[in-house]
This record gives sequence, C-alpha cells and structure tokens, in this order.
Amino acid sequence: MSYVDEVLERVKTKNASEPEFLQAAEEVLESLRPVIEANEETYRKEALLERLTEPDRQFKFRVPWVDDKGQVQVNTGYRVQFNNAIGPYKGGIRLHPSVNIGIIKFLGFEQIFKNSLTGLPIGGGKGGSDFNPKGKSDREVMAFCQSFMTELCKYIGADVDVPAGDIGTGAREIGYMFGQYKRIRGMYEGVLTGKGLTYGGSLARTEATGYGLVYITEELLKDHGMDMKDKTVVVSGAGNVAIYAIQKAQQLGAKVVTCSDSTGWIYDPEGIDVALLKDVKEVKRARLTEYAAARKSAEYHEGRGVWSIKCDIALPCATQNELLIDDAKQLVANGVTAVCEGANMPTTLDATKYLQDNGVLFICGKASNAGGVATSALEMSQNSQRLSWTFEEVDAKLQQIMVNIYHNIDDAAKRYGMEGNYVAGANIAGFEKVANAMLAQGVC
Ligand code: NDP
Ligand code: 2IT
Repeated sequence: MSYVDEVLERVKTKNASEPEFLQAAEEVLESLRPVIEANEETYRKEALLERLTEPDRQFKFRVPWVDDKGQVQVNTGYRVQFNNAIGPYKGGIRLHPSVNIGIIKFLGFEQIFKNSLTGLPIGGGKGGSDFNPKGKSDREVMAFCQSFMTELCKYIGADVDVPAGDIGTGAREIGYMFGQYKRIRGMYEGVLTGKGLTYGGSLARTEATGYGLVYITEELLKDHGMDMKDKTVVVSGAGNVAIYAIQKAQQLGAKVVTCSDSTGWIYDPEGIDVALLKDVKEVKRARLTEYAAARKSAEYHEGRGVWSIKCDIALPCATQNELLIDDAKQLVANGVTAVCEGANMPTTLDATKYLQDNGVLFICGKASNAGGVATSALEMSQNSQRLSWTFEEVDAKLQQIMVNIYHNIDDAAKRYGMEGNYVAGANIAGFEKVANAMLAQGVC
C-alpha cells in the first residue's frame, strides 16, 4: 500500500467521528500524492504524515457564565494547537452552536497550510466554543468571553499561540477577551489579533479577508486575460468576510447581486448596498429581512439559494459545506467562470471536483481567504515593533501577499504537471515549507 493510502486509512480509523476533519485531511493528502511519491522512503521513515495529521496538543475546557436572569450557563471551550514548525500557533476562535472538536480540528489543520502560504512565520491552530452569541446581551457576551479567556490564557501568548476572530467572534468579543487576558496575566502583549485600533489592532485587518479574496480573484482573472469589471458576482454569507468581499468587488467594477445569512438570502439585481448591509449586520446585528425591508430592489427568500442566480464569479463566504454538488451543477449550467472560497471548506469534495472537471477556475479557501490571517501576522509585527502602519501600507502588503500566493500555487501545480489545479497547488506549496521545517527540526 502506498504511504499516502496507509496514513489516510489510519487517519480515518483514528478520527471516525470527525467528518469535517476527515474531509480536510483527505483533500490535502490526495493532493500531496505526487510530492510524497517522490520522497516516499524518507517521509515514511520520518512518519511525516502521521505527525502532520496529529495535533501537537488539544485543550477542552468548561466555560461557566451567568446569564441576565442570574442562571448559570455552561459551554465547552476548545483550542487545538496543530503545528508550530514555522511559527507560533495562529488561528481564529469560532463561537457557534455547531462547534465540536472535529470542526476545530478541521479548521486548525487547514490553518497549517494556509498560514504557510502567506509566506509569514505562523503555525496552525484554532479554537472555539459551542456558545451562541446570537440574541445575547453585551453583558452576557462579556461574561462568556471573560470565562473563556480565564481558562484559555494558560495556553496562549504572543510567542506561543495567538488567537483571532472567526464566525461569531468579531471586534467586540476580541476586546472582552483581550481585557481579561491582560487582567489575569498582568501583561500587555499582542496575544490576540483583530484588536480595536486604540489598543494594538491593525488598520485593514477588518477588511483583510474579504479584500484579499477579491485581490486573488482579480489576479486569477488577469492571468486568464480577464478582470472583475462588469462581472456579475454572487456571494454567500453576510458577515465579516462577505461584507468586505462585496465592497472590494464593487470597487473593482463588479456587480454583486446576492448575500445570505443562516435563515435566508437576498437577491438584489441593482447590486448590494454595502452601507445598508453593514448597518443591518454590523450595527443592528439583525436579520437580512431588514435589508429587504429597507431596499426596494431587493428580494428576500427563506432558506438557501444564492447559487441558483446566474453569475460569472461565485464567492462562498459563509461556512463549511455550503456549496454542494447540485449547486456546482447549477453554477456550471449558468456559465460560471470562477469560484473562489472566502469561507473555510465551503465546497464539498464532489462539488469541487465537478467544478474543476468542467473547466471552472477554482481556488480553495486556504489560499483565497489567507489575507485575513496574513494581516493578523502583520498586526503581530506591528505589536512587536510597537508601531502602527497606515491603512495604505497594510493594504499594499496584503495585495502583494495575495498576488504572491496566486503565483506560488500556480507554479506548484505546474511543477507537478497539474496546471490549473489550484487546490493541488495550494496544498503542495503550503506543505513544502512546513515539511522542510519539520524534517530540519528532528523528531518532535
Ligand atoms: P461571521 O460570523 O462574521 O459571518 C458568518 C456569516 O455566515 C453570517 O452571515 C452567518 O449568518 C452566515 N451563515 C450562514 N449559515 C451559517 C452556518 N451554518 N454557520 C455559521 N454561519 C452561517 O463570520 P466570518 O465572516 O468571519 O466567517 C465566514 C467564513 O470565513 C468562515 O468559514 C470562517 O472560518 C472563514 N474565514 C474567516 C476569516 C476572518 O478573518 N474572519 C478569515 C478566513 C476565513 P448569520 O448572520 O445568520 O449568523
Ligand atoms: O480562518 C482564518 O484564517 C481566520 N479565521 C483568521 C485567523 C487569524 O488568526 O486571523
């Protein structure tokens, strides 16, 4: 049996109850086949893939907090420190009722390769909790965040592990967590990224994931003789990534006609009004029905459906496994040119294959959403230097990083005879640097 097959089988047996982690591991290991085959003996002897698919360590802890009625609530907190071969563990904190250890492991595993692709010195990690911030008062969110950090602070640090935002964790939550870290550890350091601008945050971090997604999409199109101008774009999600992807796409002359949240979606043929969307989602924290109520041109539909709208470019920016095989078929039938992932693993494996087999330009999240964590690493640099760079400086660095990622994944795919397969290119390019560092550092 080949080494890849052997490890895949072992990973499936060991993690049978973690479907999302298995999905992520399968995608990566399948892509790595040609690289592993070229060095099979060394990698097998060094147990490189066994080490890569087993987290360095994982923490699971109780998070008790008191709600506004005086009732004690209990959630579960997680932090998975997956791999620090090339830098301190780095990755967000997800607050959503669906969170479990398998979800956090899949996200932490993806983060290893994504962070490597940024070209910056950051390892892979992820954390979260099954806490649901929806409908909670600010005081309840603060009580949860303080309790979560009371335990998490034992395991993190500016040179150890640096968490950030993800689904359900934005500037408000990072602020409460930072305050509690400072209070317990008595230390002012850049232990979290995505901080507010008055206490160590970086300009352009809020925009970075969505902007970065559009920068890499533009580079992909440019390489194929096209650009964003006058393209029709469909976006899913209406959170941090979606909002700034819509904004940048519109700045580059595209028309974005959809967005969605966990209950429904908007079709707005005149183009999404970003100021209104920000007011509904960032300020009022309300449903998309409020967007439709305030805008004549918009239709609101219950459930899911953004992939049914005819478009040139599709940007899934909500969550994992939200673009399924039937959606891929519909996008292809409607003549889609490119699909670039803003979310982590939004496209299922069979849908990805269908898009690729039908000539759609497809970039996977670990490459196309890397602008967020890359800018987090720029925030870490600024904190270490005790300096703040201008918006333009950070944005220019972000843009260059996304252009570099595109060419690195394109080159890696070409080197292994898989031109145009940006999934393989991303996994290979991300892996090479980490594997090299792991081998150089001996058995650890
Ligand atoms: P937000 O919490 O800001 O937004 C998530 C959006 O997706 C919301 O509009 C949410 O709806 C919607 N959504 C729809 N279905 C679901 C579901 N089943 N579970 C969760 N959300 C759902 O998160 P982000 O925009 O930060 O993250 C979106 C995706 O991008 C995630 O996959 C995340 O891991 C990834 N990502 C985020 C980065 C960042 O910097 N923030 C960086 C790289 C990747 P509703 O409004 O109803 O909650
Ligand atoms: O998935 C991701 O890359 C993020 N949620 C951002 C992580 C970070 O450390 O900025």
